[in-house]
Amino acid sequence: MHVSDLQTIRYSYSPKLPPAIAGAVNSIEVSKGGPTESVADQAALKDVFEHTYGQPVVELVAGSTEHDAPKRTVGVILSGGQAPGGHNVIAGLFDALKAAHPGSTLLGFRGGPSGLLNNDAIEITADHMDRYRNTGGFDIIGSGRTKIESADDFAQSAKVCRELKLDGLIVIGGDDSNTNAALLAEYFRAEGVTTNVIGVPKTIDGDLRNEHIEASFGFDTATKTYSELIGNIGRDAASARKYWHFIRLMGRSASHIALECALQTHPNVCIVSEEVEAKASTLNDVVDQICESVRLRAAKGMNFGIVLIPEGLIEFIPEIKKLIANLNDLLAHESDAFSRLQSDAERIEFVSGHLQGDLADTFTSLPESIQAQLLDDRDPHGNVQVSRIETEKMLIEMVEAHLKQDAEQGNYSGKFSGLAHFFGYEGRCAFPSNFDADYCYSLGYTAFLLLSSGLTGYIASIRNISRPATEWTAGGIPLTMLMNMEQRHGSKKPVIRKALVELDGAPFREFASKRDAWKVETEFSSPGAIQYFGPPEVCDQPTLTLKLERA
Ligand code: FBP
Repeated sequence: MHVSDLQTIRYSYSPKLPPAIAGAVNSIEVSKGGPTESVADQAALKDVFEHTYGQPVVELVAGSTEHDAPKRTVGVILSGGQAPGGHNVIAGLFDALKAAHPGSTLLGFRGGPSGLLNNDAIEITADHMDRYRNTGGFDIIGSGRTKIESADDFAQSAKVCRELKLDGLIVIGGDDSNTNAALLAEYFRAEGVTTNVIGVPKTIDGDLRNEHIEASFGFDTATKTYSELIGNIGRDAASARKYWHFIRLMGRSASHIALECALQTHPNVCIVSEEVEAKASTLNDVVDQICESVRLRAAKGMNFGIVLIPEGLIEFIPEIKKLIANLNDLLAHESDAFSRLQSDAERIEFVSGHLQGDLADTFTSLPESIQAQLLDDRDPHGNVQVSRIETEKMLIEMVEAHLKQDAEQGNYSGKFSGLAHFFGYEGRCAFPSNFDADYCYSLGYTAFLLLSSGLTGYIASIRNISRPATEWTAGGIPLTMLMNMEQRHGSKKPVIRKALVELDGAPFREFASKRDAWKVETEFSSPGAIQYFGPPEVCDQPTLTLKLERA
């Protein structure tokens, strides 16, 4: 790829590390806490993870004596959707591995977990690594969504790790990929494979977090990129005064991205899926909520506005959530018959014929385009691919119809012209912000230190990240601690529990305290482009979500 001027200058950025691990790499020690439990379903998970359940939380501390480290071979996989900073995770891993022993080797599995199954790896050399430092994207080795699932997959993974004599395998991924990492760690322990498996929390969605994982990487840069675009659209809307912009934002089930962007940009309406679910709101309630803002603003002569919609909204509307759960089971159980159907019309007819009562009514009440999108292939983890469901277009149509009725009843005399946008891919490969550049590098460095300390079945954790990097700490969280059992592909499976927006959490409460004013007035805020050079107030700030949560 062509190297831009910014990229050339970013190559020389030196990411910051938590002080405890910034010293001599071979003197770092591990401080261990007590045994841990999973977030739920402890008994079932103890059975699945016989060898790795309940390990302690660990913190990395600077030791006083340096010891000799062996030459190691470590493999790395980028898994799932792109998130800014992935290259810096690999850079941190590479630098720690080489600092511990310059003769060590880093192998990158190409194209995600399938690279491991196919033993498709390349050696990442110093020159190769240098071309990717502080850049966005996952193109250094590519990513993929293959799930390591069957007994054959596990046996093949073990075979490849043995053949390559891997001391460690780093899985950079979201909740599903880190679930895979936990299962691999358990399998390797059970089978006597000496490869330690460590996960790294990646996803722009921000839903892989808890008390110990304060943020997944990429959320910071992605939300700043979307907020820049939304801010620009807000300025355009306030200048032209003729469009309502409906902007759907990536994030899968969780509304963290939409909420952070709302806090940054002050839209007239931001739907939060978790609130929709808690209030058991119907699709019509959501439409009413938007129409209220349109009417109030029209009465003040403002026939323009901004609506933010989280991409997972449709899954949280109770009647549609129930429908999706039934569709998932139906498609899993009838997969052979379903896969033989050729057209959307045939698939819709097949499904309508198999659904009963209310479920059939809900399905048939949806526009045909949405019906077809709900029947699109699931991802390899059994999730509906919500990024393909064009809720923003559906909502524009429904708002239009609702306002027409309002106008007929004399309750509305404004003009409504809706424009649909979807922001997702635009933010996933941006140059990582300084925060993500530092955070990712620290995560990669930590991942190496965890595996070289003999740990397996852990996820790297950098803490205190709402503070400057000089106050960060580094450690590891046992993956089983983050897990529960969930229905997937028609049966109960161990998975890392997704963190959704908490309605009693500080970010949502802040939004809720402001939204009544934003609904009527034009208080759009334009945060502008990510700044890489300049004063820390504009270059090194974490997200508002993180600041509010950790205040
Ligand atoms: P991950 O969970 O793998 O990080 O994916 C994030 C995401 O960007 C979601 O926000 C989005 O729904 C999905 O990936 C889109 O998937 P794909 O890249 O396969 O189109």
